[in-house]
This record gives sequence, C-alpha cells and structure tokens, in this order.
Amino acid sequence: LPAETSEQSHCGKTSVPPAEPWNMEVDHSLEDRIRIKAEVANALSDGRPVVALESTIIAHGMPYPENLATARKLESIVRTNGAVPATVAVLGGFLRIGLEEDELALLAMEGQSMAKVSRRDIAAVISSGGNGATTVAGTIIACELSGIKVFATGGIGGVHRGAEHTFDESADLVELSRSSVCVVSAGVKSILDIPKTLERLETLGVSVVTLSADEFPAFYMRKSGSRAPRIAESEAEVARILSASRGLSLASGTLVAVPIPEQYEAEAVKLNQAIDRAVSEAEQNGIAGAAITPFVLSKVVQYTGGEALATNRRLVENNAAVAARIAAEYCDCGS
Ligand code: PSU
Ligand code: MN
Repeated sequence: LPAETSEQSHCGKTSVPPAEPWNMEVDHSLEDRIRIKAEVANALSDGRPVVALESTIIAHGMPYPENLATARKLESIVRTNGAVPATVAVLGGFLRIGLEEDELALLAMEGQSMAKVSRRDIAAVISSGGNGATTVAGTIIACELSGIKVFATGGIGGVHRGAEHTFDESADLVELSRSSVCVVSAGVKSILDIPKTLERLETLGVSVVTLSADEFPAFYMRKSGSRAPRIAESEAEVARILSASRGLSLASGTLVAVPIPEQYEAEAVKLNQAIDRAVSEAEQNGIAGAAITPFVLSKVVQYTGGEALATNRRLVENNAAVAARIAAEYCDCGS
C-alpha cells in the first residue's frame, strides 16, 4: 500500500471557484452548481481547518431573531477556536458553501418559508433556481463535494417514535453512513426514539463516539439512558479515529456526541413533558414527513417558555467549538 495518498492534506483539496452573490442571474445549464466562498476554498486548498454549519437549524429550528444571532455566533465561535466557518444553504439555485452576512440574514428571516433540503430535494431546488436550508443530510453532501471533513450541528435527525408504524427515519442516518464526514452533535433529541436510532447507526456502520461521557446524550439533557458505543477522551482522540477511518478508506461517517455542558442542561421533567405533549399533538394533527421535526421543535420551545431555545443555543455553540478543535487536530495529524 502507498505510504501517502494522492490528497495533499486531511482537510481536503478543492478547485471549485469562489462564490457569486445569491441573487445573481441564474445559469440554468445545471453544470457547475456549487459555489464555495473564497475564504473557505482557500482554507481547504491550504489544508487549514474548516467547519461546516447547517442551515435548517437556523431557518426551521429556531425563531427569528434568535436564529440570526445564533448563526452569527456559531461562525464567530468556529473562528475563535481556530477554524474557518462554512454555513451551507441553497441560494438562487446554487449549493453555497460559506455565506456572507446578508445571506445569513436572509436565511434567518425567510425561516420556515425556505425549502428544507435533504438529498431527495437538492436537485429539484437547485434546478428551479430556488432557495433552501440544508439539513444534516444536505450539509453532509456539501461537505463531500467540497472536501470539508468536520461539521457542527445541534442534534441530528434519527428514527422517530412510532417508526415501526410510520417508517419515519431521517435521511441523516443513511447520509452519515455514506460519507466520510465527522458530524459533531449533542446526540439525538428525545422527540426521537434514541435506542432505535443507535441501532440503525450500528447497522449502517456509522462510527458513534461520545466525548468524555459514557452515556449517549439526549440533546437538552446530558444522559439518554443508552450507553455510548465508544468514548473519546479528547478532540485529539476523535481526530485519530478520523485519521484511521480515512487510512482504511472506510468512506463512512463519524458521529461525535457531546453532552451539553452541565451548567446549561435543561430540567428533565419539564422538558420531557413538553416533548411528549408536542409529539402527541403532531400525531393528532396528522403532521407527517419533513414537517414533523420543525413542528415538534417549535412546540417544545413554546411549552417551555423559551427555555428550550436557550438550551438549544448553548449546546450548538458548544458543538461548534468542539468541531473547530477536532478540525484543527485532524489537520495536524499526519498531513
Ligand atoms: N434535530 C434537532 N434540531 C434540528 C434538526 C433536527 O434537534 O434543527 C433538523 C436538522 O437539520 C436535521 C433535520 O438534519 O432537522 C432532520 O429532519 P428530518 O427528521 O425531517 O429528517
Ligand atoms: Mn422523516
């Protein structure tokens, strides 16, 4: 086997041209549908750390204006921790990797009226010249196309409660299994079925690692009652796992689950009551498919009097910092 692969660094290398404004004239040739912000493209080609950020959490997961404040803060936290941020969205028919200030604002203000873009949606939204917020699945696709190795979010989608009847399982899981991206999350929200989600991740071959915790976290709460399949004690240890995965050409993803810092953890009883109420309301109202997650998230915020939103912001900020440190460690290990 060769001692080195042809890639120049772990952080990926790209020759995709820099971005043009989102509201530019749309070229409907359908070729060349990706635009990487110059700062991001330069970091990637120099082998410097980059962290992708998703946009569904901004457009569909939080209300305005807190969502815009969060989007900005996440970018600045990534920078403070030594990486270049790349928020991903579909704007004006282009898959955009790295956004400008006014584009973050557009995303936040459009909110729920933005399309929610997973793998099944991306070609249609792009071909129609439309706008959309990328889910974890959609953002992973952008990472694969551009060579970004680390991506921060709040919580990933998973197997929904009652999936034995509805078959509702997020496209995030399959996408994680077929990409070599490292997704940093606070685990999985208990609006989902956490044990079933972990079972599916195992079947799909996703490497699941918690950071310094023996239980898989449940988003607002540090513990879910499910044991973590594997524990890493540091960001450097995660980077070594990524490096080994790459060395073996596994081409499957890694899910890093980081418990919310103790001081920000939500009160379990109150949160769980709000979640149970929101999930059964979704059921009663016949909410299904892609609409379920945003519906339940907004109800949980409403029923906890905004506490869930504050908690959500704290954990995603923490994940952005961890992701930046993993990206920095990964660039250092072996390149
Ligand atoms: N879980 C959260 N907050 C979110 C999401 C999930 O706690 O904002 C978003 C993410 O963008 C995720 C998407 O990729 O919802 C999953 O939606 P679905 O369950 O429809 O696949
Ligand atoms: Mn679904």
